[in-house]
Amino acid sequence: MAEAVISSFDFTAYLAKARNRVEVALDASLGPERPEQLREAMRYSLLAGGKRLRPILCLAACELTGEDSDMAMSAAVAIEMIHTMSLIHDDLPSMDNDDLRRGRPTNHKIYGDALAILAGDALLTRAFEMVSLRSPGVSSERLLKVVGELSLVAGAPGLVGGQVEDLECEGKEVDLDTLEFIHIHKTGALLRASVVCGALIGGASNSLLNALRVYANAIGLAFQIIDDILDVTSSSEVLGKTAGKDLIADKTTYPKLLGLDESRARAKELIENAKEALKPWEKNALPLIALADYIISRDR
Ligand code: GRG
Repeated sequence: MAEAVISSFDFTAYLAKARNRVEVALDASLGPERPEQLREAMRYSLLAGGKRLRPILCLAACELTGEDSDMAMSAAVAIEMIHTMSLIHDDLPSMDNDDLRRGRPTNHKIYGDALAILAGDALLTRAFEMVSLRSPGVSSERLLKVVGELSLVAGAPGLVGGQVEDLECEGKEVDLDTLEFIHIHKTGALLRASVVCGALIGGASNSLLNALRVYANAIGLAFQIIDDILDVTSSSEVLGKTAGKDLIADKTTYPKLLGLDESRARAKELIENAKEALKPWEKNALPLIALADYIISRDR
């Protein structure tokens, strides 16, 4: 029965529809920022495409609570804004120093370092505006929890901490524990928050929230392992960002520590764990289950 239900779920259509809803909401999310160069720089990166995985996870988690996922759209947009900010800053010469992102020149290549930093800052703060001031129909109590979750994720306990450790470790021998610390903070934290925020907005029960945290931690780490693998097995053309970057920057990665096969096996195991955590909700969790599979089968 469960297998029949899973196979009748049209994930391709689900993903296309969710992406389209997210694109429309992102397009509408930026106001008439002044001066014009700031508006352009913010829009340039926010509307540059991308898989939109984080906002879609947020909507799907809200859906699983039984609530209308439109309720979570502002939070979904906020999460994509935080993600986009982190990509703009990560690409700067003082960080990963990259010139290709989402298939086009990086933000600082077009607008210069100063405006790229400020566009990132403006997206980060706009994210908190989206949640706190532009989430109609969601109680202040739920929104406050989301603001708390996002503050933790964006700051030292999340993205910033992971990024600093990553920069510190460049060119050094790194063990698996440290590598996991970097991945969990730099990448996993925002993926986890995407799921958790959607669930908080939908008013998930504690048992569902706990299961979703297990799911989200597992997919977050699996996502970055696959990212490491794609960096060595794919091309810049397919990825829309510079392939082979980890080798050039002398970064420790899963493939470097464990080899490609074991890295793939570890990602697969994590995805199985993620899906297992949602077993009690299986019938309503098809989008999240399919998204977990997508994370390891993706080619970009
Ligand atoms: C200033 C608060 C603040 C934080 C910035 C720069 C930084 C701290 C953190 C870097 C975080 C980072 C860029 C992690 C990499 C995560 C990753 C694998 C991104 C690629 O995600 P995809 O594949 O990209 O989902 P698309 O383009 O599809 O959205």
